[in-house]
Amino acid sequence: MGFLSGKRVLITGVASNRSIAYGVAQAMRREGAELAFTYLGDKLKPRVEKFAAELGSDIVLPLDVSQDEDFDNLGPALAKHWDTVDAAVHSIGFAPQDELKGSYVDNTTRDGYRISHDISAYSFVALARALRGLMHEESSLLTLTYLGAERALPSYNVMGAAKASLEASVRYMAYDLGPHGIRVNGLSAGPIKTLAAAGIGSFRKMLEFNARSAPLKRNVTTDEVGNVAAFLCSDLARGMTGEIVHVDSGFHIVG
Ligand code: 0WD
Repeated sequence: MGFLSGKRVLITGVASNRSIAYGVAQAMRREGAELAFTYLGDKLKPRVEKFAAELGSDIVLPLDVSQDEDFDNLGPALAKHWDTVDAAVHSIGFAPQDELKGSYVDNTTRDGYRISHDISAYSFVALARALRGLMHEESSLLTLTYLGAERALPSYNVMGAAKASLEASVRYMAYDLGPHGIRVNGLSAGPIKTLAAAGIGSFRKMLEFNARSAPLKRNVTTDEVGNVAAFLCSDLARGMTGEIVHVDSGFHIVG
């Protein structure tokens, strides 16, 4: 029996089998969780349905986090299948590609700043609110973040500001929801080659640099991130909230 046995987990952000959310879903399924998924746009629906079926789920719901209406519909749609939700994983990030290269000062626009914060940070607190009625006193929320929130890293630019906002949001949400027994944490993953990452200028160089510099001398995999995500959403982590846990081969400790 796995350590998530009997738990119901909503997973957002599966775009391909390379997505971090896919690794998270696989690890959680292996540990016995029942899963539900969201997808962005009708084009991705069949693909997410296929991944869901492979992982024993037929709950696949639309969620474009730029649409308030989608958030309004999410809770009632999920409630048709489940009466409670034990955990939700927020694995969503976006910034216009032009902003993810060159100079932060020169390339950051008002629109780019707004969109990156809206899609990558605001969406987490909006997700919490959408699921509020289904969460109970041992539920938890998890988001995916990156070291660019804490340090200035080449090309990450406005996404760094958005991730810093997301991490602050983790703490405020943990503070607010803690009295209701709901835990909120962030997982700061090392660089992994996914669709979203492909948009970041000089990503390949970043992967090589991380592998060379990290104490473990390699990059992490979506399986490794998935395992820690599964732990954080399980009762094994019931004493942890408001935390940002790094899964990055130790890169963040190197000066
Ligand atoms: O190196 C990496 N890949 C790292 C990623 C290191 C550390 C953290 N992360 C974070 C990302 O910033 C993101 O928050 O992990 C999360 C997941 O990223 P990923 O697995 O690298 O990315 P990907 O497989 O591309 O999934 C991100 C998904 C989108 O995929 P597309 O292909 O459409 O960009 O975020 C979703 C979408 O599925 N997404 C949205 N979902 C709902 N509404 C929206 C939206 N408006 N926009 C993007």
